[in-house]
Amino acid sequence: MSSEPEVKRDVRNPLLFECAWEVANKVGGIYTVIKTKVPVTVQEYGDRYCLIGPLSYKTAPMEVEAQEPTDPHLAATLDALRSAGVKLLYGRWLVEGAPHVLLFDTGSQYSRLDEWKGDLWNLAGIPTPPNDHETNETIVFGYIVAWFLGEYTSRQLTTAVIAHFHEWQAGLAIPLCRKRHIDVTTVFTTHATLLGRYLCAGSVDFYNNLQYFDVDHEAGKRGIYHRYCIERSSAHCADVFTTVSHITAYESEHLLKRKPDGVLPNGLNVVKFQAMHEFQNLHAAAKAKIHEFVRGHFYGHYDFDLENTLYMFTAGRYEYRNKGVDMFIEGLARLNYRLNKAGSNMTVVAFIIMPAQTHSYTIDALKGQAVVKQLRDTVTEIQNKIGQRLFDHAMRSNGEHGTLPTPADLLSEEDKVLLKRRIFALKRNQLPPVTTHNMADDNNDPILSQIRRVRLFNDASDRVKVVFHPDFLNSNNPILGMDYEEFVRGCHLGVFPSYYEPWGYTPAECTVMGIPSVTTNLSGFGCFMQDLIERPQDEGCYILDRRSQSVEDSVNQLVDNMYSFVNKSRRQRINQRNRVERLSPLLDWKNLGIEYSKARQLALRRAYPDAFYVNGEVDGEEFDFSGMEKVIPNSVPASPRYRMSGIATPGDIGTLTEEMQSLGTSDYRGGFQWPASAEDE
Ligand code: U2F
Ligand code: UDP
Ligand code: G6P
Repeated sequence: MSSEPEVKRDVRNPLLFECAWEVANKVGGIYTVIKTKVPVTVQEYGDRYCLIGPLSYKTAPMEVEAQEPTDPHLAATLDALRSAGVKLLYGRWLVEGAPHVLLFDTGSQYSRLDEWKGDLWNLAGIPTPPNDHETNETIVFGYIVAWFLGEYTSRQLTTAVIAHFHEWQAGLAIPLCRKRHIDVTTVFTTHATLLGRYLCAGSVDFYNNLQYFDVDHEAGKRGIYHRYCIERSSAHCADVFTTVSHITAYESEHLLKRKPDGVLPNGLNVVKFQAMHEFQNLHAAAKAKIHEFVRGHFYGHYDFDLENTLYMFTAGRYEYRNKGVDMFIEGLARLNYRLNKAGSNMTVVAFIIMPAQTHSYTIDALKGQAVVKQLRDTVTEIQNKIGQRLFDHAMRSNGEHGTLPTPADLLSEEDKVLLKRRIFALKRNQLPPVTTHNMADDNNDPILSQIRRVRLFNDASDRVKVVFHPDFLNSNNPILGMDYEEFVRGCHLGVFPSYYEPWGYTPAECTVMGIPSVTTNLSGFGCFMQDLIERPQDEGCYILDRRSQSVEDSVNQLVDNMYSFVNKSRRQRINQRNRVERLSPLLDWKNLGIEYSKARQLALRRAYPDAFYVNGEVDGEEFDFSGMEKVIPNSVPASPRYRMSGIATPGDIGTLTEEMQSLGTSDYRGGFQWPASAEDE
């Protein structure tokens, strides 16, 4: 970053600090990015890699094992910070790869908040209101991180340092590093833009107006001008600016006013099973658990055949419009109508898993599971007694040999009474409830309101039933006691018709588990798959067009997809799951991690251009990634058909180059020409 470093740092074995608010601290999707990427980063950097995050005393003890640093400069730096009152935790993050991690307690420096706010205003002209807790955290954290980097690079003078920051909450150190000429090179990755999220959640025609928004005015109107300034200055001050998808790159160009240098698609840590059918077995086992829940939830109205029942679901943070829940529910209503009209014998149970304010489970939901359990216990008890009687009859000689019992010998009157009592307990006057919880604001909840509007009330005649579970899943839950991953495996189709989705981990997670999914060409993941696969829908990766057609047409496309899915035979579904699972290498960090490597190399080249000149020529060696694993192994069968034959990595569509800056807007991928900005023209 410093334009004229006085010392020559070694750029060949740089140190890497990766900084995010979600390091060892799960909030949303960024935690998944950081955590799943650790193994490939550790493979590349080993002990030269350290993550930086906030210290939460609630979660840290479970996530981190404390250690003392072996690097003497780091040890001295931490001592200096500690003696100035900064509380911190250094150690190993207990995730696969066990990287070094450094967590700062922002609370230990809140006394300096006002001083730093003043400094931020003088330095960067960024104003900060008094009571925005999230911004206060951002400021204190950013100042501590910049302080740390400054102290460290003044002690350690031999090796180049790359500092990679994710999202605005971790980005404030970037403008500080630049203003203070701290000798590090910086990368900023944004996983969404603040304005994009806010604008889309309202009712604007976002994508067609991107280049026309008066960004300062819009941010001001929403009370996030100061946050927006932090985000924008992080993007502008970084040596290299990246984002997670082309669609967010396009958005960033217009809302943050800097065109990203490239795209770093989000990967996953893909676990391959030894046997090809292993994930199919997991599906069957997990589905059996969902069956169990469904029997309880629909007790008294359980008149459909579980062998002919399909489970669809959507899940994520509760962003009603952004996540396309509006479209999902509308689509379900139309699917219900079509299945009814066609006299289908299939039943669809659609789950919506989105945390909202609740007052715990409803009595009814708990009772449903209880009555099923009682019935099962009673049946087991009677079954044992019948076994005993059968055994006795067979054993006890009538003089010559044992006898076969009659049915009356086996089932006593007492058993029948017991059983009848349980059967009567299953009677129910109301329909099975749509939601499992008491909602804090039942009347105004957008999901419930929409379900009421389309009248999906779990009637006997409905072929589509709905279960809204307004909380994340957990294996300790009393009614749907499964972890999210297990639940996904047990389902048949994930439906994510997002309107605003920079990446969208949920459909990607479905893919690596071999579960087909529906997504849109407004989601980073959807565009990514569309770019790579010739006919994604044939591979169980349905991509709705939400860009170039009306909402009405998009809903119909969704319904067509769901309807044709419901009409598949079991064999076709099994086959489709196999095809979906075969796409997982596309999403594996082992293949996508290389994009991060490229971004870091670019950052080094920009900060230390001289180090890359050998005898007046650019030394291309640093950019040679040919040793990295190729995405499409030769052993993969001919199908699926990939769009880009011979490409090195899926991330090649990221085209991270310095030249990208000079290209027009139309170089974004996604099978669609975005409107160019006025300046471009
Ligand atoms: C993007 O998702 P993120 O996980 O980065 O984004 P959010 O979790 O939506 O974070 C936005 C804000 O919402 C807050 C959180 C952030 O300030 O602290 N928040 C909250 O207040 N309460 C919650 O329960 C959860 C969040 C992106 F949208 C995805 O498409 C990508 O897949 C993901 C990874 O790249 O980044
Ligand atoms: N998720 C979870 N439990 C649930 C539902 C979802 O842990 O019950 C996780 C899911 O596995 C995914 C994340 O929440 O990793 C959502 O990430 P996504 O990228 O879809 O959206 P974001 O919240 O980042 O916008
Ligand atoms: C997996 C199992 C099979 C099972 C099938 C059910 O493939 O290995 O034994 O029959 O799942 O598929 P379905 O789509 O009906 O849940």
